[in-house]
Amino acid sequence: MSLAVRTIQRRIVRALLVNTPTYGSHLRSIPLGLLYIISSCRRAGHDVSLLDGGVFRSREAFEKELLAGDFDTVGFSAMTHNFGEVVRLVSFIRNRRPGMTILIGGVHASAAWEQVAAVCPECFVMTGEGEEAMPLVFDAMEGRGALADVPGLVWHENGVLRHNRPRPVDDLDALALPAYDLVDFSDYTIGAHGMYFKRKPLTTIITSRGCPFHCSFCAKSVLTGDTWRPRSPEGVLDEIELLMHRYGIREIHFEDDNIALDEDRFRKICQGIIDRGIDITWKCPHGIYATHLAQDTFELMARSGCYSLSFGIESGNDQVLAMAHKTSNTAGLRKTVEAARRAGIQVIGFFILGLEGETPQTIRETIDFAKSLPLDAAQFNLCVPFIGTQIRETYLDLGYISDRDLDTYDVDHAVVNLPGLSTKDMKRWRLRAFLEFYSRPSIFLRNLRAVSSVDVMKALFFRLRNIWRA
Ligand code: B12
Ligand code: SF4
Repeated sequence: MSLAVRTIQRRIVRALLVNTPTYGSHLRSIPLGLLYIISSCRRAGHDVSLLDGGVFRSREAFEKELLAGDFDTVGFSAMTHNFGEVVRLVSFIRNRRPGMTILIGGVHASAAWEQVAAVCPECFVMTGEGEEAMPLVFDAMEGRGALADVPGLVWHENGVLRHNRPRPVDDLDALALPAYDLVDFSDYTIGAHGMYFKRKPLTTIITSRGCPFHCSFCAKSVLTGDTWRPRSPEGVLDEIELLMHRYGIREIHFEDDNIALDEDRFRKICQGIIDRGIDITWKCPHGIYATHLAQDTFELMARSGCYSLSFGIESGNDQVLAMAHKTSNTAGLRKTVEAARRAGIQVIGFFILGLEGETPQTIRETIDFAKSLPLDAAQFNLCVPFIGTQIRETYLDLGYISDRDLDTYDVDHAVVNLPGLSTKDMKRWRLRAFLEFYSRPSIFLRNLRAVSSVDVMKALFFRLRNIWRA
């Protein structure tokens, strides 16, 4: 057989990457991880399509779309709370397209690969970041490489489960920018984590990955890891300009684990936005570690378009903060919130109820602390012991985890039973925290004024309903 004929006969993978839906969720943002993978695959010569389940509201509509294309490979991105949906979709596809190759990746696959491989034994499971690995998987499927050389891959071979060590992307600047051409930014009508926004169209970006800290409840170690990997300020600024000029983006939501760890780099990004005359508004709705930032850094941020920051405050009790291995204490957090407010930036406080050492008294202190700070808004989430977190190990040892049904790991359900604080108590405290915080007329009106569209109003309604029903 001639080489030409052999080339024609070689299998060309036709792949679809799927952001797994959470049909009832009010939260939605572009699936950045999948867009990064797709652009890496394109660079390596593989044409990969995208289906964002996040924009679907009904299972029927989503399943119809899933089967519509002519694909032989499908990859799902799974978080913990929607892994159950991935399992349902795998069996749905198996019944209708028996020959389909199925891959499962994302944060849950990274955290719980053995369990994922046990539940879906005929699937490939991918741990870690997918940009370098996915093109290699497709190469191997096309006969140009070996599965054994794909970092992070988990698969069954002759009945034996094999796992290659994942390899984090070393140089984020070397990655191709996400395949933004595959998303319609008008589908993403609310801010990702915080719902509120000032200007549309808006999108999320990531300027660094990883974080060197070890907060007991944080799941970053299983994916982005303990080594902080920054992108260069120039690369970030070029990406923002591209988003502005090619896609008309007017607002950016930074979703890094720890965007401001290196204050100098962070200031260069802010200064660059000003120097290049980039007209955007921006915020950090996922949280920003900021207790080390100087007052004039907050002022520079404000001048460059920052209007809102979310701080992971977590608790109003210093002992609870220390037990959670937070690097901050209540006095430092108060100073930081005040510094940001002085610079004219809105501040949202994130609190977690149910950390180690929590008692009714410490929750009371947390609510009082939240109310005593000059915050514009607050979120009181229930502690979720995600796989890969240190608090999960502690709570499993102590027998505190009441609910192991992972579908409920969405921070709205109470899954932890502490001494003197049952799951029922926890839900009551959370409702009380919200009511006490938001029933103050000035805060209520401030938040009402921030409702900038019908979609935000709907999202707010879903959020309140979830809190009420939890
Ligand atoms: C942006 C974000 C969101 C966005 C968008 C999520 C998305 N689908 O992209 C929104 C706002 C919707 C969101 C919502 C929630 N989120 Co969120 N979110 C994030 C955040 C801050 C960044 C995600 C991101 O863009 N990362 C950057 C990209 C490059 O990485 P990536 O998406 O993980 O993708 C890489 C790998 O995972 C892998 N990969 C991913 N998918 C696939 C698929 C295949 C086939 C393969 C091979 C590889 C692969 O390759 C990608 C590229 O390297 C992370 C924190 C973090 N650092 O990851 C939390 C995080 C993912 N979220 C989390 C949680 C808990 C939630 C909520 C449940 C919380 C809540 N109730 O408010 C909700 C879920 C609601 C819903 N609708 O699903 C947790 C997940 C923990 C867990 N074990 O599940 C995280 C890790 C935060 C944390 N530290 O605890 N989130
Ligand atoms: S919660 Fe934030 S500061 Fe703490 S380890 Fe996670 S990313 Fe780092």
